[in-house]
Amino acid sequence: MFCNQCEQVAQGGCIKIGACGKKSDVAALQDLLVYALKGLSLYAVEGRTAGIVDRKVDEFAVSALFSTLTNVNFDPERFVTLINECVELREALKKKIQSAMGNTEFSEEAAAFVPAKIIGEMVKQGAAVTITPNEVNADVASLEQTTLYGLKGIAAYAYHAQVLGRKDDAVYAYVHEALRSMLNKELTLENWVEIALKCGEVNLKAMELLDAANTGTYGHPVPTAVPLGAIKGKAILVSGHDLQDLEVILKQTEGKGINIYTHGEMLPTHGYPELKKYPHFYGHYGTAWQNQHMEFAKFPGAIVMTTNCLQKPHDSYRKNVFTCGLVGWPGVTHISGRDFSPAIARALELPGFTADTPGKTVMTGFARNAVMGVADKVIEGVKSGAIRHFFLVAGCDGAKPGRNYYTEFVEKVPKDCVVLTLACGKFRFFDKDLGDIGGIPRLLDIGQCNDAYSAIQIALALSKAFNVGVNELPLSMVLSWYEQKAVAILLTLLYLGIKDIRLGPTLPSFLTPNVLDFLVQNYNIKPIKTPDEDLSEILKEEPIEA
Ligand code: SF4
Ligand code: SF3
Repeated sequence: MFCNQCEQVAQGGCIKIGACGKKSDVAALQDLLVYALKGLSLYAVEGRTAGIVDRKVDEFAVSALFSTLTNVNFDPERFVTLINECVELREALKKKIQSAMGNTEFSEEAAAFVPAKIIGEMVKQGAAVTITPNEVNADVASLEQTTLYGLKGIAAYAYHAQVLGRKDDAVYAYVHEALRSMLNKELTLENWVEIALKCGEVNLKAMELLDAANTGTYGHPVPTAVPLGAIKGKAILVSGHDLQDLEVILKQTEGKGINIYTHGEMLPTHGYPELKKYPHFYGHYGTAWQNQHMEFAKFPGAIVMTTNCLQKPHDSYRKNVFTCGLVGWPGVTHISGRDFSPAIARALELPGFTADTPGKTVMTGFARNAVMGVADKVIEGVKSGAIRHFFLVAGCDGAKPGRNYYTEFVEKVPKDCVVLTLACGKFRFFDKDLGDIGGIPRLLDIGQCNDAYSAIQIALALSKAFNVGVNELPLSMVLSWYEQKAVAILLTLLYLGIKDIRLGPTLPSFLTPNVLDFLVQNYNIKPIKTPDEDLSEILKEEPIEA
């Protein structure tokens, strides 16, 4: 086993078992699936030259890649099914292409790969195609890995968009192109720089599709106060990122006396008009994914995991957990076809909250439409000097130490500055009362990691309003990463030419010193230091009020 795709990676790479709980068999099967996808993509790219586009192939590729993202699926059987399906799709596409274009053969072994019949043999096949660090051509390998991980991020966004009916062939075509490129050992460093930046460009498109899918289906989020307490009654907790799963759960629980709570990245869903209209969609419970062992153990109802980040469920609450969509854990009940009745039945068996538990409220729903709605006030605030600076403190949370930086950073941001945030890293500070500047809250929750497009649109709108480039705005990005969606977002920011990004808590281990140097030279990307040092550098040594 070798895996280095996330920030939780053990020194240099996870080699026996993942720090995330991924076992070596699942790691090998994920690698084999990616290998099989490369073979499928050879045909998908070839087919496109003759106008043969198979949407089933495209949607499969995106779902399969998303399944290999950190903390999504840990079930070996599900990967066996996906690998076999991938090869069946490849053979069917090959036939279509051959009947239209004549004989099409590729010399690459992936084009003719036949999966073993027994899972143990498949694991061996996977181990044989695992990409390990390449000392001869380390920089090329580093950019190839960066692209693969960015591609997994694109796949996540494209998957969420496609389930809501939004698809764009440019996204699918790039996914296949990039996968095919990974079989081409002739590509140079320059080629890979181009492919990696293209990954950022295409990710912007995928995020735009998802934004259109979410806002088109559920309306633009509006500022909404979300209770952190609980009310007496049966309960279901919904975690992950998928809005449609949540909507279906809301519909299927109507009139059943069950209240629905969000967990982790589901918090911003409270801001969507078409979701918040359900009277039994109550509040938010818990914080970010890495605290789920403690939080799920205490939750008195059923728990549905719609996407990442799933951790090994403890025995004490395993029976209460249900996975759906691409998520899986061996032995945990998987919901198929969005029929949530097993989770509903479990919620009705469990005690639920036996009394009202009052708590704080937090605000969410400051996505692009809401922020642009008060653009005049914001611009006026900047012009008058009432708002000195904006900080986008955004990205993933995680289990490794060093992430208190983000809590401390936000606490130390001067009172004349506004903090924009998104993704699960916000749980380090989401319930802090930072007050407001002339009616504009100082802490604005834009949404999930899936809403990074919204943050980019806000930055672009500000740059238009002030007639300067994004890099000239009084805006600094202080980002935290964990999984591969963050890699895709980072590539998008680089594609947009955004400089001076601060990244933490550690830099990706798959970046070689030369690749890192390239990023520093061209984008001035830097690792986080201490909140005090970073704040005074950003604010140019201006005195920082407590
Ligand atoms: Fe290790 Fe992260 Fe890979 Fe899990 S996903 S095996 S923690 S690098
Ligand atoms: Fe978080 Fe997993 Fe990345 Fe969605 S839930 S941001 S880590």
